[in-house]
Amino acid sequence: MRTQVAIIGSGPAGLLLGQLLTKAGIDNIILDRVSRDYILGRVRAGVLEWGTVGLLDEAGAGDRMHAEGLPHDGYSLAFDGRDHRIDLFGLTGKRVMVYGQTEVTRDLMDARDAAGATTIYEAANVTPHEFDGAKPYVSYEKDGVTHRIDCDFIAGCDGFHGISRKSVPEGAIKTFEKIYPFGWLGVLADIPPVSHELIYANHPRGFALCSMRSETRSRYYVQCTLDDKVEDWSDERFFDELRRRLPQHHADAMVVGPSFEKSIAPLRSFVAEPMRFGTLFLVGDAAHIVPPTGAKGLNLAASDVYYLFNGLREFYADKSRAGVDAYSARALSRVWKSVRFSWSMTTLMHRFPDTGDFGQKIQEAELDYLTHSEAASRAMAENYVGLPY
Ligand code: FAS
Ligand code: PHB
Repeated sequence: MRTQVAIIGSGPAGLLLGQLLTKAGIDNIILDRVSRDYILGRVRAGVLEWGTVGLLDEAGAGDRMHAEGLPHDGYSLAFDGRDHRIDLFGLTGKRVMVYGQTEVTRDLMDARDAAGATTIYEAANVTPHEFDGAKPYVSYEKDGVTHRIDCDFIAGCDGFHGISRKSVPEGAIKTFEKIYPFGWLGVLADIPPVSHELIYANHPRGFALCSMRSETRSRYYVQCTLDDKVEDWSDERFFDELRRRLPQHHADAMVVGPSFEKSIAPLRSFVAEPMRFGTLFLVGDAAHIVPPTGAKGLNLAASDVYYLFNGLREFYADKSRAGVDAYSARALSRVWKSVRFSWSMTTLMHRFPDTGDFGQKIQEAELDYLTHSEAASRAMAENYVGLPY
């Protein structure tokens, strides 16, 4: 088999890249080690930067998002028993779209099916080969047969635990990592959200986040310890803890109900440099991870795709290598600014082992300043809505 771009990974990064390439007439094949249903069973991000919205529109996968998604003009920061709205639209002229990653993935899969592009699910032992030479290829196993796909380029869209980054010679890559001493326990429940906008709460007991997937489906999180297990948290314990971390008027107004999804996600910051090795490009979580506090993970995957897609389009249309040669530096410049923002918001909003009473007062003072200074609020808002590509 032969294609122009072999894409490893059928998550948001791989699917969005594949759809943009297909619409530009650039042949591509996506391989994933799991099934389509397994991917659609994962619950992850919930907030899209408007740049991501634009790319989904360009990919022809934005209709349901505009019909069912929730444009948000602001969110609240809650601390010291009160809450303050960050007016995203008033401060930046931009908004975000609340629309679950699961739905983004479903829309991209449907668009790819409609375009007749090839995705090979449940492909075992997918391996990139000779990406430092002129004839790269990808091998994989399916139904007991080993297959080979010759290509011009390989896009490693296979996430943090994928094969692409691990295939790079150790001496050719540098990684940067910070592990946070806590996780997020998240639930999904078909109950109306406590507020029409998101609430990020700083509390001495720990961080909490009130988000949503629709006007009838809530997505809630509480900071938990790294020793916590999902089975340690009944719905009753979860909602009691969530309400204790919110200002009283929100706690009183909260509708509770049975969760149908409950999971714990660890938090880390991670960046691999560079993001390109010959004809192999690392894209999305394969190259970087951020704590979800700033809602950047999925959105960084989208901006990586933007840079790589335009570089590949230039290569095939104008025989110019400028875009693919610039990919890593351009992507990393935006990645690091988003990694900084995600780290900063995580540091401001969470209870660390060494926070103590003094640290809590410092966090509350910073939040008090941030929510009463237009300059500080604007700085937070322009990072949250997404820095320019
Ligand atoms: P993905 O991990 O989504 O996709 C990678 C794909 O590659 C997967 O389908 C996998 O099966 C496949 N793959 C892996 N190894 C392979 C191999 N060897 N061969 C073939 N295929 C392989 N971001 C937010 O903004 N907000 C959030 O609240 C949030 N919550 C998250 C919760 C969890 C538990 C996790 C893990 C991430 C969360 N994220 C969140 C980040 C998440 O949304 C990612 O940024 C997003 O999925 C990145 O998309 P991809 O880069 O496509 O990687
Ligand atoms: C979510 O809705 O899952 C969500 C929203 C905002 C975040 C993280 C997660 O910062």
